[in-house]
Amino acid sequence: MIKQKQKSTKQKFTRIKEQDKALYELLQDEQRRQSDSLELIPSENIVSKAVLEAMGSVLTNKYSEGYPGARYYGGNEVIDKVENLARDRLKKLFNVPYANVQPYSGSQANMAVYIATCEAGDTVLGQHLFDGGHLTHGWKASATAKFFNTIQYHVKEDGYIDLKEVEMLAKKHKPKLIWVGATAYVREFPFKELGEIADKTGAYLVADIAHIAGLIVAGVHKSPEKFVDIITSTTHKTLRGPRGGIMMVTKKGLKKDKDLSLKLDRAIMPGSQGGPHNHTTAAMAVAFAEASRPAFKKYGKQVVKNADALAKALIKGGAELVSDGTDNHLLLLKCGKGRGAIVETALDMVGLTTNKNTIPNEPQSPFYPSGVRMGTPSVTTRGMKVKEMQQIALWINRVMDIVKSEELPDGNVVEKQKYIKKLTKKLKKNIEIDKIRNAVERLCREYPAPDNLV
Ligand code: DSN
Repeated sequence: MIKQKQKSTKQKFTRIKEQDKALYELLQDEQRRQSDSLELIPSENIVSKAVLEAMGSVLTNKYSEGYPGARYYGGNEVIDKVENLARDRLKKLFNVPYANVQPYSGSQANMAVYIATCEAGDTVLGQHLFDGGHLTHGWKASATAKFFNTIQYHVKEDGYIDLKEVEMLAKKHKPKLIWVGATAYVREFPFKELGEIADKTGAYLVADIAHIAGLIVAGVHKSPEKFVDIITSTTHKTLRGPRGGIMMVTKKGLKKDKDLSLKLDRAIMPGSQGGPHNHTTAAMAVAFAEASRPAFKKYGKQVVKNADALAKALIKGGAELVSDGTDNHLLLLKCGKGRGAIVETALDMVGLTTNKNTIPNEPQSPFYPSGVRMGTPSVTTRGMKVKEMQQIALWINRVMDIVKSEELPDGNVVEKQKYIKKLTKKLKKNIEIDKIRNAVERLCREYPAPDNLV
């Protein structure tokens, strides 16, 4: 019998069980999937019961278009207080004079930044998608590239942002806006250096800290607050809150443009959104309070320590990583040309959930890329430490070895999908895959999602 390191939290869904068998079964399945596998996707985490409670509260019943004290609907006297509570806690966490907690998620927060600072057709500079940048930082398939003249900068061979290229592009194109932030960047962001480039060229500098917000709060990544004008983020990644988006203006940003906060407020409502999701706002307030406690700092430090341990153990076992390691919570495993989907599928089969991802100089497409992205926020929330990371690395290296001769066919998407299906069938019969799957489940039972995070 495996001894659990902490009490687990399982939702009962009593009323859904009575009223909606089909959905009840699905919720049970997902709950089982989450508890019996290890979530290594770096943008995912496990929220506290208090956050879940706020998400399921009666606040979802209320319309509140507008802002505290200035709404388009009556009956918002309590909602005003909830929103102010969330905003004040957020301002304190990041030491900023302005915060908006209404964006439905990160992409909406980023879109509001464009609306607030640019005219259609203006030039914007952001990190290239293949080099870890986000879609909304100007990637060609995003609406941002349709409405703005987006130019992309890259990382160097060693995986660090190419500051010389950023400066050259900023001087040449005079962008209105420069983005710093990414979805797959393993090094600390050079906020100070990019702040100097933005100042020299007259651009607004925006830090999209979606991935590293929790690390900043925990003091294990430097804060952009002194160097950028605007900060955007999601609240559900390392920050461990509900699924949502936030925007902040720094003292520097207000000095540059005293109306910046007003412009951002208007860019969300009426610019691009309707009523805020008040239940999410309440859950953000809960998460921000949790993030201000000493236990959160401990968690943040452990996230980075665990990622470093995972990276080192993977390399020791023969794996290749982008930039040969990590400074933060995420790592990028090089899988060979176009093999990300193969490795993701095989890891899924043993209960290690990751996601295929592009790598710098990606030779293939974002749908069949050459890397796999993984990270440690969720397993750290479960209480795992360096020893468990070393065990996980052994499993990953072994799975990589089992599928080392698998190659996707050159043909179209249908042929590639057929291949992945066949591979899944084949791996189901593989005794070693089965053994690793059982071992992963045993570790999961030892570290259930915790009952209480504080
Ligand atoms: N989907 C987010 C992530 O996984 O990093 C970015 O938007």
